[in-house]
Amino acid sequence: MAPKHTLPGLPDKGRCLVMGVVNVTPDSFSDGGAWFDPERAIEHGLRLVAEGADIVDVGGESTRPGAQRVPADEELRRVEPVVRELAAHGVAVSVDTMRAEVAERSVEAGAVLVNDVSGGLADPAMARLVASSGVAYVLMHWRGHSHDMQSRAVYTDVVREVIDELRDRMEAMISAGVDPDQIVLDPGLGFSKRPEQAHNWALLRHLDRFHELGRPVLVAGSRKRFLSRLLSGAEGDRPFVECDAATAALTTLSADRGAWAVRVHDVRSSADAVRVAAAWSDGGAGLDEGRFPRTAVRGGR
Ligand code: PMM
Repeated sequence: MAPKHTLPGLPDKGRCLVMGVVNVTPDSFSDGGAWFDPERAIEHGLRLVAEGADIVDVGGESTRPGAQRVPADEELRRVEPVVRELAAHGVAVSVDTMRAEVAERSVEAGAVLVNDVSGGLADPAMARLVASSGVAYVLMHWRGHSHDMQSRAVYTDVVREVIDELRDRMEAMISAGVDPDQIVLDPGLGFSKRPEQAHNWALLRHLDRFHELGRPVLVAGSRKRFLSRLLSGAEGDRPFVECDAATAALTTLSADRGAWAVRVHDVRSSADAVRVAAAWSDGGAGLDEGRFPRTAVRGGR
């Protein structure tokens, strides 16, 4: 069973948390740039909270396989106003960035979590920033930038190697002054993991082994290629936006296996799923402890 963890500045709901995604990018593979305009991104973030998101993850740089980097000033221009406005509304905001400068400005604007898909490898200044700011930090398994990351998906034992590489990165961050209590780990589904070699499914099947690292685990499989491949038919891979029922199934299983949080595009279905998983595992005891809001139910049985 996963140990309980409380992260600085983040809610503790006694269940798996739901992180809703707001990609302020013109080219995200999973939502096709729908929230590129800051006003629409803010509206979307608030809608995700109304649908049950506990955290909203704001990103300004696409990390889809093959993507090229955007300049730092452009990334900042995209994310800063969105982070600021959502934080002003009391939302627990995460910033999805590999750059210390973007992380720093976002924390100043109110972000309470830095979500770094490079695990501190893309920017040597990241560790110092995380240490000095004291914010929670998602350290994801990463082997290189998106333009050629799939060529690095070479493993003898994917679960063992991902765990070992995460441990190394965690130790490097701690040596640079980061408090272990700030750290969340993420196996990095889809990043240097090949859908045709079942790397992602092997990591999910052995999710419990990540608890040996002693830190909370984030699972981010929403609308990824390995799901669209699993659901493929005569027409080819299932379109990403039609993978939300599968994502909710992944959420239920991840929550049941002790994930601290899931990162998803369709929040409503995963918000329902984490509540089902929690009620299932405690036999509904959370209802009496007020873990779920009590609303009048009319006409039900
Ligand atoms: N995947 C994407 C972006 N950010 N952050 C974390 N921690 N883990 C992930 O697997 C992850 C991430 C992929 O991009 P998308 O938002 O367009 O799906």
